[in-house]
Amino acid sequence: MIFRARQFEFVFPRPALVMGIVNVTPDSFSDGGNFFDSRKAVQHALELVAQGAEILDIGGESTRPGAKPVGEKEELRRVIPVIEKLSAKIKIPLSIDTMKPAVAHAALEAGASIVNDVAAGRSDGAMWKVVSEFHAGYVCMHAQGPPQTMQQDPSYIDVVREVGEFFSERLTAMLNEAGIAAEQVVLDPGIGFGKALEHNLQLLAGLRSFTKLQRPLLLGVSRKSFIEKLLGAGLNERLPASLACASLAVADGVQIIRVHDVAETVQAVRMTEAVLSRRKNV
Ligand code: 7PJ
Repeated sequence: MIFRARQFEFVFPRPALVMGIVNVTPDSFSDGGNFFDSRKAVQHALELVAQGAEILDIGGESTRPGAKPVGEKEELRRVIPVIEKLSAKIKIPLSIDTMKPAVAHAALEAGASIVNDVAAGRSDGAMWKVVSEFHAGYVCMHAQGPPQTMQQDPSYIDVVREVGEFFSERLTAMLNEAGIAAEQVVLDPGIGFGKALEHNLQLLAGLRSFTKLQRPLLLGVSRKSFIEKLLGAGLNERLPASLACASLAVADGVQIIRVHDVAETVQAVRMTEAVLSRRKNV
């Protein structure tokens, strides 16, 4: 199985990739100032690379439940300087976390290689054209509803089956409507995106079923609020549960783990893989 993202090519099976999260959203403790924010984001990104991140995911709009949308100009102002600086400094793929085609386009021009689209092409029909034009990698994530309202009343009959059907439908539509090859696509069940605690747990338990689609799987669980719902852990207390999920996910065939805590996740994942490689009859 191959994943192609512009000049990059990953051949699986291979050790799981840790994708480091780089948020470029205003820091309430700083007095703002774009230069300050972008310099801080670049510095943080370089630290994540030193910790073993093999992909960086750069985002300027929070998609946390209930978060306010950010205008296109503001999103561009946040992320483009960071991508320009990073692409000059490091040779790993940069992913742009956006639902806006214009932001994806500018990010790819600035040196990004992957579009991480939590709307999976449903926010704006032009998104897939941009991905196709640049031969970019594409993270196709499942969500039920837009970020503003998705956590109001998430509802499924069988969440694992429905997410699997969504992936199949999107893969076919991308190919037919935009000429995006399956080799450009990574699939992500979108933990926390229009899912109640029970749905998130069922998806984590059902990850293995998505491997039959023959595409790399990406998982984002890092510090998410479903951990608090299950275990009562506050925002800064969720690393152990995040690592448990990462380890289980790798054992079930997930190849890309999107996290804030890169060094810790790399350690957990490498240990998991070392043991898995010695299992007999699996
Ligand atoms: C995800 C994401 C995820 C992908 C966010 C947070 C919320 N992109 N962007 N998958 N989550 N592909 O990190 O808590 O799970 S933002």
